Amino acid sequence: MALQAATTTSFLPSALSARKEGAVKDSAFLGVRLGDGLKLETSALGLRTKRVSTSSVAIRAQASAAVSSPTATPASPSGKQTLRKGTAVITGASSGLGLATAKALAETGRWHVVMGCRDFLKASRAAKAAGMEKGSYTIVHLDLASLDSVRQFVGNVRRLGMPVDVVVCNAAVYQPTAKQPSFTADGFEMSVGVNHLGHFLLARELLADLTSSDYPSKRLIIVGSITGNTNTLAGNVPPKANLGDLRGLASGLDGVSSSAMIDGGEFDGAKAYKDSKVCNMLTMQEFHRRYHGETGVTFASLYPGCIATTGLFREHVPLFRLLFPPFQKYITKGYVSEEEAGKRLAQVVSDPSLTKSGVYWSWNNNSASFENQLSEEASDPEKAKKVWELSEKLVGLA
Ligand code: NDP
Ligand code: PMR
Repeated sequence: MALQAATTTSFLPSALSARKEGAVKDSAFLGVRLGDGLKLETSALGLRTKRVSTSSVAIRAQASAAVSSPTATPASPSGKQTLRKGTAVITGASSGLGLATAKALAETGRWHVVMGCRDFLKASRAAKAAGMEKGSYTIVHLDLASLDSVRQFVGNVRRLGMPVDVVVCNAAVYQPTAKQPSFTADGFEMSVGVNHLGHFLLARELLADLTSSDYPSKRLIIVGSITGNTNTLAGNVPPKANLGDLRGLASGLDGVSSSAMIDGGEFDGAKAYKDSKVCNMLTMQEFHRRYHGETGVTFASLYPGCIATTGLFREHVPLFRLLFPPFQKYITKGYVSEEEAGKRLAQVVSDPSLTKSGVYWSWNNNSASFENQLSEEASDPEKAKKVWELSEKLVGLA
């Protein structure tokens, strides 16, 4: 039964890495030099809607009839115990990979999806258009470009009264054509602010909820990408990811007293995105080192394939948007459909064989998952620790 209730006080402003070992010759391709260490990526190659007294957030959620709390539901007539429905929180579930994953999970009947989205109406329409059943999802407002919104989201998720069994940090922005940086409500360069810092705070806060869940396989997933990994061809397309000595991050990425870029360099929107993905992959590993043993939570990242049709490329020039899908389909063979990518991420959420923690998953041409290797920078434990420590200061956790 869906009690659709929107008590709104106001709205927030709102590689494959099919590694062909030995197949890569030292060659130059579009200015990209392939050296010995490089691997060719061929990846084809309830509601309880509650009034939030606090403030400005729009809590709008649709009711969920479906979530119960005990891990095992009562024995069926056959005497078998079945696993209770899990609850997966997915950020940026209003389009692309997030929506496809939400749909794939909801369709199984074994998951309730909490969709953390900045545009309630868009998310609601998208879920309906995708054919997701009412009651299989709840939309909760989340704008990762505001730390206040992240905190309010965490409170609102808790008020739903559902367990939090899996969290997927999926939302992202990509601003390849921006000449100047733009900034989050807290003054951080937008790509790193949304893709990394907003998710960093969210994941840190929801770790307590994951830890207290009684679900047998609790997971925190942070979506990464091939383009942040310089041990791949795709990761060598300029501008390359490089966090440098983190001087920009240390100074707050505000573009005034410091550079808007993590490495302290000139603003470059495409690089900022790739840097943010390196932060995502480093954060997953640092979570694993710090908390896997203590909490039993599985931490994972992934490259789902090149989903060349999503909204991620909305700010790119029209010619790029026209040519990118056929380029990925027929030339790199790295293309995957949104549906296929959603199934892949859904596997990382729920597949009993993907419980290993600290792993960056990829899929081969036959859509079989495998543990992939990250680039030197994206697997550097020292850098991961520094990114963690600087990030916790920036989001007010230290
Ligand atoms: P989309 O643009 O389709 O989806 C991005 C989602 O993030 C949208 O739902 C968007 O919301 C949301 N979002 C953006 N900014 C914010 C914000 N400030 N607060 C809350 N939500 C926000 O792109 P994809 O599906 O392609 O991207 C999903 C993930 O997949 C990203 O992490 C990306 O890095 C990763 N990825 C994508 C690849 C690809 O080839 N497309 C390849 C590898 C990784 P809204 O709908 O309101 O705009
Ligand atoms: Mg790439 C196997 C080769 C491969 C793969 C899997 C990708 C994925 N790309 C590959 C190769 C190349 N790309 C080559 C050879 C070129 C030069 C022509 C190239 C170019 C290119 C551009 C300009 N590629 C891009 C862009 C983008 O703007 C995309 C990007 O970097 O977004 C950050 C992109 C991507 N290529 C990919 C993937 C998955 C992306 C986008 C998404 C992402 O990392 O999130």
